[in-house]
Amino acid sequence: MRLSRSLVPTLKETPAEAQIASHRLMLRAGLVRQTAAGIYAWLPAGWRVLRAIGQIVREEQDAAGVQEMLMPTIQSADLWRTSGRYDAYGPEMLRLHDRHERELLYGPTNEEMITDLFRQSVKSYRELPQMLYHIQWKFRDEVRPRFGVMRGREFLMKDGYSFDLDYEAAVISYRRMMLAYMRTFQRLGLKAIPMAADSGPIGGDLSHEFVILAPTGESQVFYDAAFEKNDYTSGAFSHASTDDLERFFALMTGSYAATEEKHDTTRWADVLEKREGRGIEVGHIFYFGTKYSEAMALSLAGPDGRPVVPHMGSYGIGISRLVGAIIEASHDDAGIIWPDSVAPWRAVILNLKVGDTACDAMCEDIYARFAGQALYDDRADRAGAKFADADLMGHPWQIVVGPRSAAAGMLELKRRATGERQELSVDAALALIGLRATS
Ligand code: 5CA
Repeated sequence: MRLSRSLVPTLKETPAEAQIASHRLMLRAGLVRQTAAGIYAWLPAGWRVLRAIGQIVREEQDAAGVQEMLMPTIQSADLWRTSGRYDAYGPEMLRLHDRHERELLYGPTNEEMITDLFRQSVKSYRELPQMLYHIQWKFRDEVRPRFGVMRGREFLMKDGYSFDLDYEAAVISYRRMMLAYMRTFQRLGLKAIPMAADSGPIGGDLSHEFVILAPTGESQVFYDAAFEKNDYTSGAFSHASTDDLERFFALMTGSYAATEEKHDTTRWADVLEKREGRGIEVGHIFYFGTKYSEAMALSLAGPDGRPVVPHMGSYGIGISRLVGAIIEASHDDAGIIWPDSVAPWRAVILNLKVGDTACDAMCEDIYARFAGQALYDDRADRAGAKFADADLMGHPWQIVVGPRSAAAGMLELKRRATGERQELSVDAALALIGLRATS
């Protein structure tokens, strides 16, 4: 994308309404704009980040054997009456009427809908186990939407659902999803820790929150430093092996980790390497047995011909919240520092003298070779303003092209995360960035 003709409205001033770093930086870097309280438009750069996160979530769900589908945002009130949650959900639910005065709602989550869809089509225990997910907008009329996309009213969630024959099988699905989550967060450049949690309005008796550390987190968290040492993507654990899943779950639950509500000072005293800080909840998983299947009369023909009621779980990741959470975990005074895996563009090309033949030619060449994966700052601005915007927007690599070095066929490459700079040829720079040479 050429910055001169892009809707990336960066701001020099700090917006007064933003209280935390990620909210300030998301507005200043031109990622989002609020269109109504707690509702945001995702501008091109922000949308690219949201898509990149969604894609990593999707790949890890697919790898764990979870089927992707798409359910609508608008649901019928009658569906929610079958589980008893229509009245129980309270004022957080956005309720609507259509022209025939039928009661509808904007979905805050999808347990009822998936149970109903499953009930219509699945008849036998032989079709179990199954896991399904979608990535869809949700609406919750939060009393206090705040911190930008971190607690919005409209937000993007990956929600997944599992159906199993009995408790033992459901626990395997739960562990499989936990492994998929740890891999996902690692690929997003985050250190996430699963913590035993209350299950709130979703219900159920086995539940974990996935918390990442950031000074502005909403709750105080306590954990064993052992969590920082694990590598979940190395192949040490396979989704396909129940033994691996058991070993993985033992590792996750064997070391101490708790939020304020569940903190146990006696057990904490025995932890050798203590870590404490503020945490942001980026995901939450629940096993709730037959709560919805029973209420909604989902029953299948069992192995001995008698009806069985499937055991279910649900699994959420706050995709839009993750954009804010990643920034909270990765920024400095100058701006965002995107992990390579979610950056809107892998690199920015800074043309320090637009109109200079050597600069323009070198920049155009690099831009073409990136085939859409680089942002080209071709604005006729001062070099200082371009440097400041590049740091603010947090591109992992800055390719700096000035008239003197361009004439000699060289550029300067800066790594945003370390500030390290080096003089390189175009080919050497692109090789370092990891771009496949296209010319
Ligand atoms: N049905 C279950 C799992 S699919 C569920 O809704 N769980 S949840 O309520 O915990 O939400 C899942 C995730 O969505 C949370 O961990 C959080 O990361 C994100 N989330 C929840 N509320 C908001 C909100 N108001 N703004 C942004 N993200 C949110």
